[in-house]
Amino acid sequence: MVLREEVFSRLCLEPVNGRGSAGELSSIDPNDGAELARVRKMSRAEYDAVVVRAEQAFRLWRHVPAPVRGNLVREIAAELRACKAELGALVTLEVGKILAEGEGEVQEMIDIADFAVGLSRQLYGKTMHSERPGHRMYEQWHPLGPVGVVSAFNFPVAVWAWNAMLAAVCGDTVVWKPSPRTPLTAIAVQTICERVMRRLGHSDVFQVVIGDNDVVGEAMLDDRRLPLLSFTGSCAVGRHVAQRVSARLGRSLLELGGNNALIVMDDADLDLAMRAIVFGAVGTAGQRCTSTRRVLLQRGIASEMTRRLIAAYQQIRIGNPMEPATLMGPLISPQAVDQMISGLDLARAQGGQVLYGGNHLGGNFVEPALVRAPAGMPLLREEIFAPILYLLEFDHLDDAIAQHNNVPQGLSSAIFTRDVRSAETFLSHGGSDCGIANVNLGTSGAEIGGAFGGEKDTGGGREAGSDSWQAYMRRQTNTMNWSDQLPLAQGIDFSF
Ligand code: UN1
Repeated sequence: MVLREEVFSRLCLEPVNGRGSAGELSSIDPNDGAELARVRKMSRAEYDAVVVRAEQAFRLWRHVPAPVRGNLVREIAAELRACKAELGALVTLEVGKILAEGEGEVQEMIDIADFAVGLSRQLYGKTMHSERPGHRMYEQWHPLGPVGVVSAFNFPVAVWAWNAMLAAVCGDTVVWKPSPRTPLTAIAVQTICERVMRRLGHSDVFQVVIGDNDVVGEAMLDDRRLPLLSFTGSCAVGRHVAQRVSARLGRSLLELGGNNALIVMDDADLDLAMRAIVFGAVGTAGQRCTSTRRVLLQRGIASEMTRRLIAAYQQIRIGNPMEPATLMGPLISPQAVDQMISGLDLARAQGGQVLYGGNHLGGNFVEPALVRAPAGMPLLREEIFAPILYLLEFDHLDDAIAQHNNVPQGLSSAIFTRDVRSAETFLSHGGSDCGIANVNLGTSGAEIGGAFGGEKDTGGGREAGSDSWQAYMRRQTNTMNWSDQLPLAQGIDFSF
């Protein structure tokens, strides 16, 4: 088992020492409630100083050729490879996800860094044919400015990396506000970034601001020096973020709540479906935005799948996430436990039947719950950030798709079927209304190569792969006249 002290010393972190104060926030181990460390919160003035440095650094960084900027990201990826086990263990300590998932998160950082390095030579613009003789049109992508990144507790480092690695090769500097629950992982990542920046002679490309949401967070929303704000969190807070940022005509990139469903058709490979559902619903203790929250079972396999799911849930090893055999660690906090328990009470009151689990096991530990839910149960429309899985039944695919889409959120979705017609119907414009739609794999665990994000109340943002990098740059359309005439577009004659 990995020792706290060892992880701390390898990542250059100081353990707890002395008494806390109102000006500090505590990092708490969700496994046993122990304080891991205390971190001083930034004042408004300190935040301002960080943004001034981010602006100054931007003025230099944007002139560094993009492939050279890629070199900084390459070096960060090398450092992450070297400390994958330690940083992964720190994610486990601070968030409570199991070691395999903590390391998986660091791997996700490495993957997006590798992607960004390649991208640094591929920030392509288009060329267009001008309607005027002797004219050429094209577009270029320029660096945007300092980018604000506000990340959530559940992916305390990977989501920063999706944003920061792309922003850096795009020529932007990054001001990162991590979740107040996960300051240590942020400090560890910043320590790595500082080492690399110093070595390569660049400063303040990456910075961290740690503080209260209502001081630092709110300041970022109104800060015109941050032309783009990337926010990951709940739909409710996301709505507030979008309004405030758009009031100053800034751009926001939103990754908000999910309420992801998985459809299992009668003809599905049930073994595959089972494994995908259990990982999707129980993995990360149901605290991913991509977690599977609803399973829609076609009538012919519904009772068999329900039976198999109950049997699988009985085998989930719940406990200390640092133990390699554990499959499900604690929830993040006592409040998260309360939300799960009261959510289950509400589900019962609305006609849901708890088929398995849902008991509080002490501390932040709970049993994952399976709930048979009547179609149209109001609670089905809400995201509860906990391992509650609703089971629903249907007769025809049309009905399943209607139920599937009948939620405010639109992040991730999946269907299990061997039938190409069912699969293509699900992926067609009349099918899943989500940003991510999968066939024969689960709703969570997306690769970084695709654009990640969702529709409706999920906020419409796209991060990570494909052409998501464009959000971090400004597009400029250029028309070059190399003739000796000045013809006007649209054929307008303005001779005088
Ligand atoms: C999140 O839960 O905020 O697709 C991100 C996944 C991970 C990312 C989840 N790659 O489940």
